[in-house]
Amino acid sequence: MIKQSNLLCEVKNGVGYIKLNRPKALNALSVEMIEGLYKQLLEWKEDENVAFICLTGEGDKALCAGGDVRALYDHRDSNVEELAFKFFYTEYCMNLTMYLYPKPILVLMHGIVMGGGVGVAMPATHKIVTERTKWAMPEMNIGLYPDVGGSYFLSRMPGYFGRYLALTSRTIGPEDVLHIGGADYYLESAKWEELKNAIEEKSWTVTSASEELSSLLDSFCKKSGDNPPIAAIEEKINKHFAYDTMEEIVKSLEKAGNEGDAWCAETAKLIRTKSPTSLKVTLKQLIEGEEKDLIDCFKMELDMSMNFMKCHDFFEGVRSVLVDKDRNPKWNPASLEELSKDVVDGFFEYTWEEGKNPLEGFKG
Ligand code: QUE
Repeated sequence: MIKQSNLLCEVKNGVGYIKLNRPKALNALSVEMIEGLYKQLLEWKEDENVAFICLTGEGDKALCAGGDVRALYDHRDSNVEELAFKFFYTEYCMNLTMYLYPKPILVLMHGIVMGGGVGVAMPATHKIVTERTKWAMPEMNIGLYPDVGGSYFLSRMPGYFGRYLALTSRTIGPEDVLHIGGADYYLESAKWEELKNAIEEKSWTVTSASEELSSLLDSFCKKSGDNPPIAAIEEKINKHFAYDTMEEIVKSLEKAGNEGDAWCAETAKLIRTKSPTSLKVTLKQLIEGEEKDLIDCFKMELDMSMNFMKCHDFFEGVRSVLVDKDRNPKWNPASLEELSKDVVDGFFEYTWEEGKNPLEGFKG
């Protein structure tokens, strides 16, 4: 059993409980937490006394607000690539292990579920949102791109929801998360205690856990939300975000905005505040991700993440959001028009010392 203060693990009646326990940082994942989570998942994979995993976050504010990008910022002038490799490689191994896990994973997506938090929620087989769920892939705000499997799950969402959520970094609530396929169940958080007790009182076995968990959740939860706000803008999203260049997407939104569509005008304006580099790299990432399998998506992301560690906009973005908090980043280049295709393509090529991507041949 993994023992560390920021990750609480225990087995009870056939259930492996993992609680992210760093509430002061909204349970953002440190390298240490990622390593612990990865090791615990591997240990319980083969353990006959664990029928399924139950993942939650300490406190009522967040399941998990992301990865510890602040630590990468603090290492910007020393060996950031060494830390970045350890961080991203271990995180993606952990994410992939969850996707390929032979046992059910239940996740309670209460409060903030963003970036790296979405990364640990998305692969779960039984995903529960509550009235307090705040979901986002917010990486455009910090000059990064939507990693932790975003290439895979964003590019597979209905229509162009994935592109919309990635490129605007907008936050959505529980009904919308259900609508885009980011969760399976809705539960009022006041009823979690009762559900948890029901889980704890049962004796779970490896062979029947999946079915029995589904029927228990069916008896406690709703499976869709009433009136997801995102459904009302679905047609607009699928019209304007269908283009394969950022310039076309923004121009299409601006044109509709000039013709009187306030939502389009606002959305175009919002996108214009994001890092041009992040926007163009992300659009290419989501187009490429459509055609790649799960492991190839994570391999591409590992290359991309290492390249972002050499990118001005990432450090400037973290500075503006998490360090100085002025929310006034100076992107370089400052406009979409100044950014060439060659520079964008360069983010997808990384030269590994060993000659091949370390996720090559990943088996879980
Ligand atoms: C965009 C992001 C992140 C973010 C804010 C953004 C992100 C992230 C954090 C975060 C939050 C709280 C913490 C922490 C990090 O905030 O990825 O260490 O305590 O991890 O606008 O992508």
